Amino acid sequence: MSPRLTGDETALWRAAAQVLDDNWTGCGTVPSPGLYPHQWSWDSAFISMGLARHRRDRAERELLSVFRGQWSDGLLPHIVFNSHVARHAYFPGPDLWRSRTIPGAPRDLDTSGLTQPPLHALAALRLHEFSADAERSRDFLARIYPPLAAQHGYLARHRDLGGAGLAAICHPWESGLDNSPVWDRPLAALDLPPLAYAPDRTRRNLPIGLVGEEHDRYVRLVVLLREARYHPGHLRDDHPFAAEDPLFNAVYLASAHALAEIAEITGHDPLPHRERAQRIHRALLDRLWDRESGCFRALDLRTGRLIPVVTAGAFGPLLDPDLPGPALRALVELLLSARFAGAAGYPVPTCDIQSACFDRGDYWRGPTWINTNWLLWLGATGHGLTVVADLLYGSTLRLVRQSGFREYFDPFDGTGRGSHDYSWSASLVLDLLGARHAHRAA
Ligand code: 2M8
Repeated sequence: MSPRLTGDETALWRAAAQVLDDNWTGCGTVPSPGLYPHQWSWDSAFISMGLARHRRDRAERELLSVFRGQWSDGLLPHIVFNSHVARHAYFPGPDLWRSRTIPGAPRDLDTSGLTQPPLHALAALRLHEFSADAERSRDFLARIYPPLAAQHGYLARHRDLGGAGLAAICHPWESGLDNSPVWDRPLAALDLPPLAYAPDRTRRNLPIGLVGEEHDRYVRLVVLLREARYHPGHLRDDHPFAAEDPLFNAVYLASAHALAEIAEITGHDPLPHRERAQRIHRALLDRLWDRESGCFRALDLRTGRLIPVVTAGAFGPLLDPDLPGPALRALVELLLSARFAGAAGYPVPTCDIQSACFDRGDYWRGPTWINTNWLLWLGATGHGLTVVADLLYGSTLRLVRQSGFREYFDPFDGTGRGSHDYSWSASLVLDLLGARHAHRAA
């Protein structure tokens, strides 16, 4: 357990570093000691940036360790399973995915067959920027560039289901915002056979908010993918869930820019990555910008319609350095309004407070999370929006000072919820503090 926090930054720093030390397994970091005992893809990207401020050697290992799970077509799976953990410690475990039966998946370890927001190039570049040893850091970038380029190549080749340059997700878990109300409609449209997939629905290790029939829908989508052997043709033509998500694609865009810089540093051609970033930028505006609500929304590719619920994902494109002024202003106005941070008293909640779907206590349906706010802080900082960035910075630190490194938080009173000692909550606090105080890794 982390020590009790005091109000001072040194104590906060030490407590956050302690969480990362405790959750380190020897080659990577678990998201939280009990609930999530394996390695998750975008968690590790977030975690590596905090580690870069604390244990530089581990930051690199963290990222490289996630890529152990990469498939030969470039898919970076969202979970790399730890073979030392009991097979049933987490559901859905390796037995649901059966990755080793898929040609091109690693033979020596189990993975999932889905991906998550591709934050890794952005993380790798940030590690480089904070490094005190430029030469060593360039070696690291040279080592990680090929798998990063393959990850982006996979998304461009197999996930551009809409044909305009955006990557489609094929499961809510790929968004990272698992049970966001955005996915309610596409999930409800799913044909569900009269059978429960989750083997033991009463087990405590099912994520909160994902129970009963709702959870069966998530598992059903995995079974469909598995039965189709995760084949790209199935994703394109048959799979019932396909959506273009603004947060996923904003992360993809920011990472494409980062990858272009990494290519330059390591002597590769940056142009393909720049061109890809330009296409994502255009497609975000052409396809996901909703003039009426003045924000970005997810596009359901199976119905061809924008999904009406407005969530924190709507602000993801703040990460786009070329976001046009009118869109930027509209996003900031919405973010500061009583529908989001304006009424919360804490950073941006995950769902529009005035929406009927908002639930202050339910996982990704309303609570405030550190990682989404960190992404918005990064975007606001990039646009020179000092007031917004400072608001996100201060209110995020206030959350962890008050409640510790919890998984998520009540947006009105800051009460901590979900697991304790949650790794990305700790690591992103290190990054925030580091950004202000230029701490160097030991
Ligand atoms: C949650 O997702 C997993 C499935 O991938 C779960 O619900 O069991 C999400 O919060 C996701 O964003 C996160 O990466 C993962 C591990 O922290 O947990």
